[in-house]
Amino acid sequence: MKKLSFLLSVCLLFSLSMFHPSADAACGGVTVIDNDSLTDSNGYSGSWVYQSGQGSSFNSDHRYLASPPASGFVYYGWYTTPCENKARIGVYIWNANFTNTSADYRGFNRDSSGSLYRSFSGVLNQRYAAGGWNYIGESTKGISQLELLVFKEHKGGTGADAIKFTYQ
Ligand SMILES: [Ca+2]
Repeated sequence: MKKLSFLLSVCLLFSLSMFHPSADAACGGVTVIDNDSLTDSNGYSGSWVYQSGQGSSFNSDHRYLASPPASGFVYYGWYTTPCENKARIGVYIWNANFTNTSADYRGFNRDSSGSLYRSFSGVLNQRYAAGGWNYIGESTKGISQLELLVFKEHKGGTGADAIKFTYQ
């Protein structure tokens, strides 16, 4: 829980900067954002349970949604500084309980005026995904946010672990 407490402090600082976003001309390289990140930020709706001591997971932890919501959808999100560069997108998952065959990922970015726009959508079959990093596609424009949506029609458990933007 110490990790979560620290995360709240980081989120507060980060949320302040999110309200005054600016396109970073120098952005690039590789950005990895874990679940419950200490350096970037996350958000979610629904009953995503924090599970630590997971030997196969990135940083030995992940979030787990045991079943889809009764109505509508829930999400888990990863957020970093706005970047106008396109990126290849990878997600790390490695747990037998992750069985959602249509995990629905959507990517977004904020432009220099702070407006949010969508730049990616991709689906991963978590049941048959490789253990470790899975490449799920490339954004059409800049990207700095990824959200994993789970709809009531989905089946099985869903995992949220680390994600990676490899900027072009
Ligand atoms: Ca993790």
